[in-house]
Amino acid sequence: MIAKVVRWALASSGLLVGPLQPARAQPPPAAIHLNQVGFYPAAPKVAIVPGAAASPFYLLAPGSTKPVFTGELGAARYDSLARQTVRAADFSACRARGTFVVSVPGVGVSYSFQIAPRVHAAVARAVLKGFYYQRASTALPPAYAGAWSRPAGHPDTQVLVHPSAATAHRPAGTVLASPRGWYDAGDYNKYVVNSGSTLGTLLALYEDFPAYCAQLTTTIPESTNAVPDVLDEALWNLRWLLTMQDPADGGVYHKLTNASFDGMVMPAACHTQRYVVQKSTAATLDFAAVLAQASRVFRPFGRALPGLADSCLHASTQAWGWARQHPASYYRQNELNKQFQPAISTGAYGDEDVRDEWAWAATELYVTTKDEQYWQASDLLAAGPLPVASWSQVRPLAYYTLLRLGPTLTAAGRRALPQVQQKVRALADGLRAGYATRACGTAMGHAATDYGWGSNAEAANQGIALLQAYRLNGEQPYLLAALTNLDYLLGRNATGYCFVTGSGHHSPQHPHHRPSEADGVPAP
Ligand SMILES: [Ca+2]
Ligand SMILES: [Ca+2]
Repeated sequence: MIAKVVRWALASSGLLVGPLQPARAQPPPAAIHLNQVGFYPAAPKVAIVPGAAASPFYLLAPGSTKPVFTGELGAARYDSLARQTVRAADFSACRARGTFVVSVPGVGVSYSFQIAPRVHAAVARAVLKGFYYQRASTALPPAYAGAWSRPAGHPDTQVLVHPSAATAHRPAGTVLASPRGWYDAGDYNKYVVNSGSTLGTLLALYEDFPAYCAQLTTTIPESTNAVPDVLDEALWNLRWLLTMQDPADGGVYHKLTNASFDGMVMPAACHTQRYVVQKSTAATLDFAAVLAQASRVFRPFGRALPGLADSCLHASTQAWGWARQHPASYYRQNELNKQFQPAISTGAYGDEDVRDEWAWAATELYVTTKDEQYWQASDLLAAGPLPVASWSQVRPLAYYTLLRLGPTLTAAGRRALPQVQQKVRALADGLRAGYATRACGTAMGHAATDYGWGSNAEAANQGIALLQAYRLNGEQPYLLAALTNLDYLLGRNATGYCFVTGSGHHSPQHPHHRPSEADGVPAP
């Protein structure tokens, strides 16, 4: 099963643009919007019914007319962002286990869903398997990719140094090998900044939930080795990232890219020349952060991966050194195109506020090495509220690391922990404030700005912030608020779509994702 949370996993929103596909119709979703996968027996369970009048509702086994639960729709609420009036069907009190539908007389019947323990286990595994389908430079055989098997594309063994990245040591036109890595969400280029924060998030999953990751099999070529599959997948991208560093000075190229986007074709059909472009402060600091984290995570796997942890730490400290000497090397694609040819028109991922990238790099280096020079070099506890994490705002990743590894810190780090905890809690409090009275009852939608390009990343990163607050001392309201965003992603939203393809009953069929459009497989 292929799973792609639309724009969720790889690019935490961004400037990715490409040729627009013609709209193709698919039937509208069912009139009752709910998590199409299901609910834990003891968790809140809510469906949303747009446009409904006051009415009873029923929970039924599919095909049955005998209700296992009966309730009344809640008061009408106006959703000012979706511009529709909705009522909630709250069946949280139902603890029956099994497969059910919600029926509202005069409205219709929902998709079927389950109430069961571990009800999200399959979708979690599918989403993590989703990274495998994004692998560059390799064939995906049927044994692992099923109907979505494909030949290798983008070997990236003959990448050119773009004139914007030329040095005396590596003049323009120098040929480099930079294979592997994940494609960006929708296109075939490889961007260090969003790739770095994605990899950091995946490594954080491992650090927060090592027992879960240790038992998780995603059916990838590395599933029989001695390394957890989540880390094998991380390695696919990590080994690419290592090639993006210039060993002569430690700087990291901003991206590996075509001059312009490939068409909506399969990877093997792409033969356009690829380049590494200008080294940037943001990319170099993201690299320093995630390589320091990787050094820590892979240290216990020295027998399976000899030397890797040391290589990662060396690369990280070299990157840190370059950034110290180049603190304002911003990636400005329009400016770059006035000076150099060929012009680059792919996703820019420009970021001129690198205070958060400094904080993340300094934190990961400090936590891994315990060397307080990194701690002191960064304005870690910046004034102002902590924002939700995104590709361009990585400060939360630093804070989550400090909370996770607080007991291992030196005195300087431990002294900051109460303030870090307060900032994370304040972020989570802002996200959960009022969610229960919102039209769809989700944390997502607390502001209109939640719905930018790549808004499922926003929902997921809000969920992570709420879970981090929950992990501080187990206060359940944070966990329940996080679950509302899972419900949002799986169907309890204004559109009624389950945003994870391959899961639920009604999900997008034409995501902005080149293999999905070009592979000839009807399902994405
Ligand atoms: Ca494995
Ligand atoms: Ca930033």
